[in-house]
Amino acid sequence: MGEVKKIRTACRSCHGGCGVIAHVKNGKVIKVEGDSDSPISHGTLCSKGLAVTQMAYHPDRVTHPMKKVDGKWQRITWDEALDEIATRFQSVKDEYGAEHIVVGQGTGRDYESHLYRFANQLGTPNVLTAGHMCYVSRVASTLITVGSLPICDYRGEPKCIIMWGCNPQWTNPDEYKGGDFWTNYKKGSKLICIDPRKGFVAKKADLWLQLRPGTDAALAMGFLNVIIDEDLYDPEFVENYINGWDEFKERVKEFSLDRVEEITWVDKELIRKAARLYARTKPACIHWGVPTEQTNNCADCTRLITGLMAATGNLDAPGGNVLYVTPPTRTVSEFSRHKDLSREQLAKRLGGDQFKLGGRVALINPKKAWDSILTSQPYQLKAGLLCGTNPVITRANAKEAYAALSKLDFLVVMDFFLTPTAELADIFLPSGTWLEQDHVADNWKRHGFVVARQKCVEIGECWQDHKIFMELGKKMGQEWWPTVEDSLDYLLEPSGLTWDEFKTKGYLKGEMVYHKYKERGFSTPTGKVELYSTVLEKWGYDPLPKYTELPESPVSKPELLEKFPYILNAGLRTPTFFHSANRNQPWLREIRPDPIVEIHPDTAAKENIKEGDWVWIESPRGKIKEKAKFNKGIDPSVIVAEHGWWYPEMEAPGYGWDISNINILMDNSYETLDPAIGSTNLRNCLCNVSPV
Ligand SMILES: Nc1nc2c(c(=O)[nH]1)N[C@H]1C(S)=C(S)[C@@H](COP(=O)(O)OP(=O)(O)OC[C@H]3O[C@@H](n4cnc5c(=O)[nH]c(N)nc54)[C@H](O)[C@@H]3O)O[C@H]1N2
Ligand SMILES: Nc1nc2c(c(=O)[nH]1)N[C@H]1C(S)=C(S)[C@@H](COP(=O)(O)OP(=O)(O)OC[C@H]3O[C@@H](n4cnc5c(=O)[nH]c(N)nc54)[C@H](O)[C@@H]3O)O[C@H]1N2
Ligand code: SF4
Ligand SMILES: [Mo]
Repeated sequence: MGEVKKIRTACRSCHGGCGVIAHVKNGKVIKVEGDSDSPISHGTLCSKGLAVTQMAYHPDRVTHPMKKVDGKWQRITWDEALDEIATRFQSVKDEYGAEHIVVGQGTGRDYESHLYRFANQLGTPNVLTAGHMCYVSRVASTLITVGSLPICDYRGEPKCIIMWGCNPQWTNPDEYKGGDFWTNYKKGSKLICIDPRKGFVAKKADLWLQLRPGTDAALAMGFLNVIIDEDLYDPEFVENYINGWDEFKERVKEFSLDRVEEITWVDKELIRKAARLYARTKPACIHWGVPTEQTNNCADCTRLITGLMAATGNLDAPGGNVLYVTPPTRTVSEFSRHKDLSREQLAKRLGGDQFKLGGRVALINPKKAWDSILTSQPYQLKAGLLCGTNPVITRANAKEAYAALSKLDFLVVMDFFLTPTAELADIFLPSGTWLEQDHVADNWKRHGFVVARQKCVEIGECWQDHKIFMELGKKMGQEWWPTVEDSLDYLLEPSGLTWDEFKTKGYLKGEMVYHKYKERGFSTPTGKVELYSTVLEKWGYDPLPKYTELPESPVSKPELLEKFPYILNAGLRTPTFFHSANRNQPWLREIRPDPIVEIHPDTAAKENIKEGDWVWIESPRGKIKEKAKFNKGIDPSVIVAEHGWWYPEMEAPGYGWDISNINILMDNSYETLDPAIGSTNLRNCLCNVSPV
């Protein structure tokens, strides 16, 4: 029989944060439900959160360390695994130097504090994350512009919302859950949606701007043009708090509304209407999403949209885009001992001198890593440790990623399951899911909260990632605390709480102060909003933002149009899957059994494609297949495809990684990357479609 114990914790089946009550019986989680006291989710949970028991107790889950011997996986003990990794890493370090080891993670994972501390003490500057094209790129670009990431202040009740390339009802990304937007929208705020696809938000919007994918920076120029031309900016803010307003205005003038209409395909009168609505309604906020970052315009686009927030006086204003105050806990950089890396080691960061903004936020671009392995330039990575990431599926030019990871002398992967990436490893370490984890969660976000994620159960021999980094570090002579709880005490120390006290409390919230700049300016070299960036200037980049045409588009590569007449917009998320994860969870897979490519019915007719057909999608780099679904809400020349597909039900070691993997089609060559941050274009290229 056994009693049901209810444990309060926090989900992390996506970027995480939703409050959960886990029901535990006889040492097993039998179900989860939403926690109505959660300040993040107010009792709601999505399909992925609700399905966590199917993930944690999945029959394919690997629950003990393994080593590959003669191409076959063999069970080993934790001691054996950690000893071997420590020995192999140490010998790479002794023979070549610590920079020859790459440490990697995927999207916003909560263990980054421990991962970075491990890498820093190991002595490698080469940390490979998704941050160069997702979120950290927005953080880095706003860091040099306004000192931090400005977040939509739903708590301040904006009267106008621009949903700019974000789909929070499906994605609940970064700081926000779809519910925050929805609650505000229902109170009657005006809504402008900027999205090439007519999704849920576009359908609700007062104005929908259906732009050509990837031209957001040009569209932002259009908005700014109207705002400057019609004196809709906040003269007091502009006068006192913007660096280089006059030079910025000159740059904006180069992008006339006619030119912007031509670039973006959005009718100029609609741009005018939207710019007026945004600038005249106070307060107004911009809720931005990841497509604004996944192009060669990443840093410039972020800086231009920040310029809109600033020019209209909505920066750090209630209901605008604010710089939330985080609760008093240690930040990742304090915790991770960045100082452990000497100047000499820092200077060895792959691409550090090429992508100066990326170098500043301690990450490398994957192309740099693959090149290092495959060409030994500027030196060769020999070993790697990847935690919670599946680059064979999620990084551009997947075939190159596959070749590079296959060539490493020694690879360790930490995951719940064997994936196409994990199959390339020499040692597999079984990580605990969020049900098996204690953590001061959400501490990488800028929404002003940290929440307690409490361990509910232990499963097999799995360890939470934090513990793996700590125990491996100790084997290598690193400085760590005796237990994970002790390390959490250290993270929490500035708050005056211990982990035990914090987990009873549930969460901490930073005390919000608006208009902080009036007292102390912005945290930039000039103390102002640097629309003219003194930092970029110092590094030799254009100090003013602009729109640069996409590297592979009908405009830049007309010669490709005969063979590849369509624009591929790749990376449509679905509510049930998280990137490459969840395809093996029956409740979720049942909802979306196949990879979907959306095609306008007119285009489908032209190409002889029927709804439900398997369709070849081909780019200059390769060919994969997905299943056709008609969508009248996209431009007939745009094809929208899901990413993240492999087939866990297929045979190991490949699990069909190259059948429907959209990233085989995406380009990662240097010409296509953002010059400052190194962002990869994961969203747009030219393609063709045909029935299989
Ligand atoms: N074409 C295209 N490609 C894209 C995108 C796109 O829009 N278009 N989006 C990109 C973006 S924004 C991102 S952030 C990247 C994400 O890229 P990744 O982070 O590499 O992708 P995921 O599939 O989320 O991560 C994969 C693995 O992490 C494991 N995992 C999950 N949680 C944990 C954990 O707590 N511990 C450990 N050890 N393992 C865990 C899962 O089982 C899964 O196998 O993908 C990018 N790829
Ligand atoms: N269920 C689920 N949730 C997720 C993820 C997942 O894989 N599955 N991934 C997580 C991660 S790592 C991230 S980064 C976030 C991303 O989450 P979001 O920021 O919401 O990004 P997307 O869902 O990729 O795209 C948002 C919207 O932008 C539109 N769009 C596509 N291209 C463009 C463009 O060029 N310009 C503009 N303006 N709009 C465009 C899309 O049609 C879509 O409606 O989601 C996170 N949450
Ligand atoms: S939105 Fe994310 S954090 Fe919330 S329940 Fe879903 S997967 Fe979990
Ligand atoms: Mo992401």
